[in-house]
Amino acid sequence: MVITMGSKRGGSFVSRGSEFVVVANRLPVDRIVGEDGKPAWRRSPGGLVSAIAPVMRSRKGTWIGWAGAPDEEFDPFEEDGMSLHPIAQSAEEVRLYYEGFSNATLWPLYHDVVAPPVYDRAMWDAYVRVNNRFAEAAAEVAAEGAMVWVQDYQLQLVPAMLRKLRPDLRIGFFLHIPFPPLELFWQLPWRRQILEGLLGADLVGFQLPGAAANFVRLCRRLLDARHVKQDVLWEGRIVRARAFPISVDVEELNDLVARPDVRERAQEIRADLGDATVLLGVDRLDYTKGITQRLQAFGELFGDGRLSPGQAVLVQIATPSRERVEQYQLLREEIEQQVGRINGEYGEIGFPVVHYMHSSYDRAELAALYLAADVMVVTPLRDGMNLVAKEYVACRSDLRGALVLSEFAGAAMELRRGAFQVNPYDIDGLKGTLLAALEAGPGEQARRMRTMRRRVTEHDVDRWAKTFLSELENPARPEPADPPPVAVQAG
Ligand code: GDG
Repeated sequence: MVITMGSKRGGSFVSRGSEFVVVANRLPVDRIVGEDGKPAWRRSPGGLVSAIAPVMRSRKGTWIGWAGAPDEEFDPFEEDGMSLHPIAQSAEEVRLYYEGFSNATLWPLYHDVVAPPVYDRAMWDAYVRVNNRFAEAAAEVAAEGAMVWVQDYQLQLVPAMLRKLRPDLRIGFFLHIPFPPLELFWQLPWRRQILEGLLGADLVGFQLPGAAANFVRLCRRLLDARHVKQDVLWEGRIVRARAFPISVDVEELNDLVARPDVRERAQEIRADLGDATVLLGVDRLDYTKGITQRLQAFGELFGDGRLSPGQAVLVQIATPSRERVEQYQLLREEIEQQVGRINGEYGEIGFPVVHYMHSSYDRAELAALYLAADVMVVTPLRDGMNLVAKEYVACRSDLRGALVLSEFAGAAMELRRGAFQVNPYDIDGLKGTLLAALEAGPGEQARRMRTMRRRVTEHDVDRWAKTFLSELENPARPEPADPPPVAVQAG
């Protein structure tokens, strides 16, 4: 869908009085050049947008976010019943707030420090400044008593900043990535400010109950906050910490895999890969995703003679990501060398054992790949949820295929029984699990896939959004305190 850009500044489209406001680092649209050669907007694909869009339409919603273009300012504009409110960021702010504090400090810290976090005061200052800008915009557009839903680690200070400006609002926050245990979070020089920022919300949502528990424990230890189970008492309010495991747009994926062109494309991919069993990895090129461990295990299986060229191929899609952050550049070099080594050693002319693609594809091509894959390999070292695992399951209504899934992906909590679970740090274990998944017969595949599909189809992204918003709007009663222990009478 292509949308024409708003024409003049001055807020002709600014919606003052939205009953529902989403605040996210990015707007749900990308800036493109339209067919007429003029700049335009195209709605970005993704479950979050489709889950939230109906609520936005029914409640006069506004989405506040960055348009993705540094140093450029855009007017607010309307699309499909949603008001979009762009927030400007200078190139320097993108470097310090987005690439810096968000992705070189918080991202590695929250993912078990699998890479060393950078602690830099200028980055922190930019994080505060940009969070403030988002909070001010939300305060400006929200109607009296409106619901505001703040998304993710880039905006953890917004809840408290916004509450200060607009105490009348109901504020929810959802963290898409893991929330670390106290022992790691403690490293952060600005740990108190981040916690206090989150405590500005009425409801703080996490992917897993363990993350909510980490948060509550930190509030108690760092801020001396009282709590009753997962309800933290803070500045005379109750802040609820709860788990809401995110999911995928099952309907969208069902429609995609029913399309004849997508099914044909899946067959074409299979035919191109010969008779080999097809393993598939789809990840942003990120050091949390365990791509190097996956490649190592796969390569060693050929070295050991447990797999032979022609018997299995790995298709690895590595979507470009955060390309200006140094650790991502180093990772790309490492992965590309590894792929070169494996193919150099075990590939044959016209038949590499690893097909590595460093590019993005449209949703239809991804669905065709999911249909073509015998084994989906998802091996993150730490992941909030991992939607790729759930997308694969949602696409396999034929009950074929096997999912190899890291124990460190949030998705493992729900897909535990159907997936081939693995510790990606254990390369021998990973090799054994890859083989077990490759060897699973149709009966075993169907049994496992059925279990996983039941979970994913019943808990889709629509249910996720509705559950969060209804908890924010009509909080269930506070968690009752445990009854006092019954006194045991002596004698
Ligand atoms: C964060 C958390 C959490 C990938 N390549 C292409 C493409 N994708 C899509 C996938 C999937 C999404 O991107 C990736 O989602 P993940 O969940 O796997 O990972 P993150 O990007 O790290 O997401 C994560 C998530 O937030 C949601 O809360 O699950 O734990 O880290 O949907 O299909 N999409 C298209 N082309 C590609 O080449 N169109």
